[in-house]
Amino acid sequence: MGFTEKQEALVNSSWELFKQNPGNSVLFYTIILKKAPTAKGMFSFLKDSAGVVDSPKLQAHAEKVFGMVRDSAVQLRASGEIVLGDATLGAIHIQKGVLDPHFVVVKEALLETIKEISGDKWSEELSAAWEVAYEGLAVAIKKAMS
Ligand code: HEM
Ligand code: ISQ
Repeated sequence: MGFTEKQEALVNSSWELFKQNPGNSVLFYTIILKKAPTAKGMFSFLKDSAGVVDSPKLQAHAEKVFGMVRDSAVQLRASGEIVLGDATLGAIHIQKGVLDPHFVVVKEALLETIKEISGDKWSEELSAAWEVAYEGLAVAIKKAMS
């Protein structure tokens, strides 16, 4: 079965929730760095700070990633495929030294962040919808990296 309207709505609802609180971006990075401490040095806006320090850049990056997964859900629902809007994404990630296992770390961190911020609105169905949208996007970026 393709990506459903219900799944798109589920993804949309927690994207709205994510944007409401700047602390959610900090949480997202904190989970990533707990899983992959060495990833800290990859991010220009984190490498020189002690721990995860909030900044407009950190907010913008986290929202961008979350927003792109949400956008992938919209694309999956509309056309069943994901087209990368930004052709430079492959090159950026190669240049930063991003490897396949990092994509798993970011996925798990994304899903944990969603669980944390959703409270009693969380469900397996919600989590699965995000996972499908993320996986599709990750495949598209990895293709652009190869
Ligand atoms: C840069 C999105 C996966 C590390 C970027 C940029 C985008 C992006 C849009 C361009 C700059 C910006 O943030 O505005 C994504 C998406 C991903 C993904 C949608 C997964 C579906 C990863 C993974 C890693 C990673 C797995 C490794 C942990 C980076 C780094 C930069 C970057 C280090 C450069 C940030 C800087 O300016 O210092 N990513 N990314 N990304 N990405 Fe990703
Ligand atoms: C991946 N690429 C760019 C920015 C990011 C911010 C938070 C989590 C993952 C990211």
